[in-house]
Amino acid sequence: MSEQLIEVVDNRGVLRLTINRPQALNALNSAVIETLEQILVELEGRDDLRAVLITGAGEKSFVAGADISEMQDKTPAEAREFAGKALRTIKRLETLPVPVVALVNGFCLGGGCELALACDWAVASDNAIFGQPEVLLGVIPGFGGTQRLPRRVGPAMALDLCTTGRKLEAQEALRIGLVNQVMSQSELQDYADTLSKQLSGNGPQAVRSAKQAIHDGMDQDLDSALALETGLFALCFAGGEQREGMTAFVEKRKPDF
Ligand code: CO8
Repeated sequence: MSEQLIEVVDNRGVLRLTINRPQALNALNSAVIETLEQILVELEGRDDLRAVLITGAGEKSFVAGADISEMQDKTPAEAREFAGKALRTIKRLETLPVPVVALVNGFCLGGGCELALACDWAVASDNAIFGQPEVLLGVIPGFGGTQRLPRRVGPAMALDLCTTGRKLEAQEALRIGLVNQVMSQSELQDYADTLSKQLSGNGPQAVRSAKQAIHDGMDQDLDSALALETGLFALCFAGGEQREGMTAFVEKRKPDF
C-alpha cells in the first residue's frame, strides 16, 4: 500500500515522497495519512537522512485538502480522532531532524496548505493555488492551519485567508512569505536534484544543528535562544565535521563530509 499511495525515492539520503492519489487531486484520506506516518516512523531512525522533499503526483495538484467525501458523515468524536491522527503525523514530519521541504506543484488547499506549513519551507510551481477554504464547507482548518499559518504569515493575513476562504496564486503566496520561491514546473522537478547536491556538500550534523537551533529557539525568549545557539555552535567542534570543513578551506579543497 505504501508504494501505491505514497511513492518514495531515496537519492543518497534525500527522500522524495510523492502523494499519489491524482484521481482525487492527492486529497489526504486516512489511508494516505497512515501510510505517511509509517514512512516517517522509519525515517526517524535513519542516521543517514539528509532531507525530505514532499510533493503531489501529476502537474495539477500538490494536495487539494483532506478527503471531503471521507469526512462528510463524521460525528464530532470521529472528526476529533481524524484530526488528531493527522496532527500527530504532521508533527512527526515537522520534527524530523533534517530539512523538510514542500514542492508545491499545483492545488495546495486546506489540509494540503497545512501540510506545506508543517514543512521547513515551501517552493511552488507558477500554477500553484493556495488557500484555506474550509469555511466554504462549514468547518475550520483542523490540521494545524489556524496555528501555523499566523506564525508564518502573521495573524492578519491568516485571519483574512481562514475567514474568507479565498484562493491565492503563487506570486501572492511568495509575497506574503508562504513560499520561499516560485518556479516553472520543470524547474520544480530539478529543484530536488539541486537541493540534494547542496545538502550533500554540507556537514550533515551542522545542517541538523541549524534546524534544531531555529526550531527550538523560536519557542524561547531571545536570551535563552541565543544561549541555545552558543551551545549547539560549541558542540560542532566536538565532532570531526568542523575539523574537516575548516581544514579543507585552509587546504583549498572541497570538504569530504
Ligand atoms: N476531497 C476529496 N475529493 C477531492 C478533493 C478533496 N479535498 N478535491 C478534489 N477532489 C476530487 C473531486 O471530487 C474530483 O473527483 P471525481 O472526478 O470523482 O468527481 C476530482 O478530485 C477532481 O476534482 P474537480 O473535478 O473538482 O477538479 P477541478 O479542477 O474542477 O477543481 C479544485 C479543483 C478547485 C481543487 C476542487 O476540486 C476543489 O475545490 N476541491 C476541494 C478543495 C477543498 O475544499 N479543500 C479543503 C478540504 S477540507 C480540509 O482540508 C480540512 C482539513 C482539516 C480536517 C480536520 C479533520 C476533521
